[in-house]
Amino acid sequence: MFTTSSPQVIHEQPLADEHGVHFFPFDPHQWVTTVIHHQAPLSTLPRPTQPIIRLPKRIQDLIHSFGQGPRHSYPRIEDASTRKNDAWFQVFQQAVCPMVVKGYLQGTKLDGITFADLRTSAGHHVLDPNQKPMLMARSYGSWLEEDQPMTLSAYLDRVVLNPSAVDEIWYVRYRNLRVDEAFRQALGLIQPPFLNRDEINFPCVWFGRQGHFSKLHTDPYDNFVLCVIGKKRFYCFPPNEIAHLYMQSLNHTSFLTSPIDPRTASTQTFPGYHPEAVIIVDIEPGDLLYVPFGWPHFVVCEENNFMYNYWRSTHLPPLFLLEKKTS
Ligand SMILES: O=C(O)CCC(=O)C(=O)O
Repeated sequence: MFTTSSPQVIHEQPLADEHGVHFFPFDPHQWVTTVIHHQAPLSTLPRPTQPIIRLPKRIQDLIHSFGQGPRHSYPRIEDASTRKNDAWFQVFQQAVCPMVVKGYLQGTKLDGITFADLRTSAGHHVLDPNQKPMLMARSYGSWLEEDQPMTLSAYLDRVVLNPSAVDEIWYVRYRNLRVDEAFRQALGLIQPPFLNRDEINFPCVWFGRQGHFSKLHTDPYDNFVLCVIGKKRFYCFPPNEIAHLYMQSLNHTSFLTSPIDPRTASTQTFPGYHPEAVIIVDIEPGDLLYVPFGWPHFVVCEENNFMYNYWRSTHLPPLFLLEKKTS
């Protein structure tokens, strides 16, 4: 059995971008990008033959604080109105596991919105695939330079609402984008009041077609996801499974990626893998999902989908390191 008894510690090096903001290098699509660049099918990529043993220090701390016990469920709050809006942060901090607040957007201007509405309010705004959140986007290689900014209307026609556009490359290129303030306003994005402006990054938008997916990875920051249109499924794994998921760290950061697709992976291909450890988290329009730092997740668009998310600022400690309040 694989063991992490004496893992090698890697200290993450924060970088500063041109705005002086510190961040840890983060390229959620590095692995897929390589595939596209070399025009190779996923199955031909070399697979790690054993699970990762070089874990960044923060991930080790997370695993240590999580403990070894199994976990098979996650808290789900059925009625967002049961708590004052500003209390959510504390709730997440106490739980430090994926958590869904059902109907968080109920009663807001995003409640019940459709792609047709978005086309009317924001269709002329431009999605620029070069506007990924981190400077690591530079490492995408030459193919990205060929990508053209596209209006939201054109992207909806060409990808999201086009029954024959199943190619995941579109999603890889045009997901997880920062958009300017005028675009954010046109989309009507609401920043949850429990998130302080100076503690989070600007939101990213994700427009996916049914069947599009994001590979198994950890986020190096706490993540707050707001689902506006269509359903998504998050296949989450608790931190004590990280050592069994054949993960690799990007540039020694807490951004870990795994070749495991929880929909199909078996212990024959990945002997150390524990398929039973998966926690399935479904979200639908109106829901808020908290994905904690370091929790591996694989995400599938179960329906044509629009969501946006906020990552907690990189210069702040992840929630699991904050002192828990007792009240
Ligand atoms: O929705 C997706 O495709 C992936 C979302 C995700 O992995 C994230 O927000 O960290």
